[in-house]
Amino acid sequence: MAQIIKSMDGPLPYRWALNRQASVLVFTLWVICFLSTYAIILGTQVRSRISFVQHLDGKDRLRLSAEAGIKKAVALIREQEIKSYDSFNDTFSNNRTVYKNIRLSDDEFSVGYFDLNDITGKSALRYSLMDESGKININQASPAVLERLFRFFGLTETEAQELAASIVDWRDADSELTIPVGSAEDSFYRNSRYSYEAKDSEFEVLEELLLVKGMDERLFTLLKDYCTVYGDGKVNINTASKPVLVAVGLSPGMVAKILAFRYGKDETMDTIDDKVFHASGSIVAELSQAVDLSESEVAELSRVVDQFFTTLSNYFMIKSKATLSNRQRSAETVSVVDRSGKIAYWRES
Ligand SMILES: [Ca+2]
Ligand SMILES: [Ca+2]
Repeated sequence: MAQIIKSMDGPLPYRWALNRQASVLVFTLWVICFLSTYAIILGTQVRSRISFVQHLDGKDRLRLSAEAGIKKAVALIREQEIKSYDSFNDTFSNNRTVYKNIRLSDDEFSVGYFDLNDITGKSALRYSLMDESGKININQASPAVLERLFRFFGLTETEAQELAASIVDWRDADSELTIPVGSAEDSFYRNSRYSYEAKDSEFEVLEELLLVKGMDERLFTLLKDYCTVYGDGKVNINTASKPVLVAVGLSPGMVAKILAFRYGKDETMDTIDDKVFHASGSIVAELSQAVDLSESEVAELSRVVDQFFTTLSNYFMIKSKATLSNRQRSAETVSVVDRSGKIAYWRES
């Protein structure tokens, strides 16, 4: 240091040379500092980009795995020969072997849904397609059918009546209220938060229900597994759940007898003692052979059979869930297809 101080006291050209060297040193230090900082930022960005791309890869892979589940189900539906009845016993729709934890490289998919046992009240995962023909078609159902369904889920008589009327007014072509008070057409929806109009044509997807007066997320969640927009309005007696059997107008006693017939003595679905109705024309006879039916019960069942029941299914909902082997990420694809495998609905999440 003493030498430098001493040097600074030297001749002027020498001091300039020293100053220039010092400036170059400072500049070089700044450049190194800048480059180091830039390298750190660049490294962070690159790592972030790689992680993003890996995430996308994983997401795409999961999506494709879930799609494989849908394709598997569609292939089985197409292979199925048409017979006079469809039921939960059909191997194309209810099959652990082909729908449970099917391995694809690092991923696996399962096709199924949580099903409620209508006798025991217990819920279990069933590796099966959902039958849209076992649900109430909200495009076809009368106000009375809709009201009974809504009453089953706890709505008061007035609430059920108003919601049923609002659904009918949403789908009918005119702008007249079906009941004077409590229903809704254009004027109600125009004054709502998002200002829209009644559709005045059929529901195309079930989620449209959320636009109808009186419907909210909570109620929709309760109802969505019992309603459909697909099919001709006929209900498959082999796959209809308790709320649907109640909605078509059967008494609690008759509902219990039909469920007991289908579930068998063990009160469990998918077991050897399950029974099915083989054709709509033989429903009354087949139930009569299995349980005692009074004359009035035969009349009651005959009336509902003529109006609502079938033993065939035309649309199926496929819920396919793909999971990474480390179980950290999953993706679900839901699709509704007809018997030819034609896709009517598709949702990824
Ligand atoms: Ca209307
Ligand atoms: Ca059983």
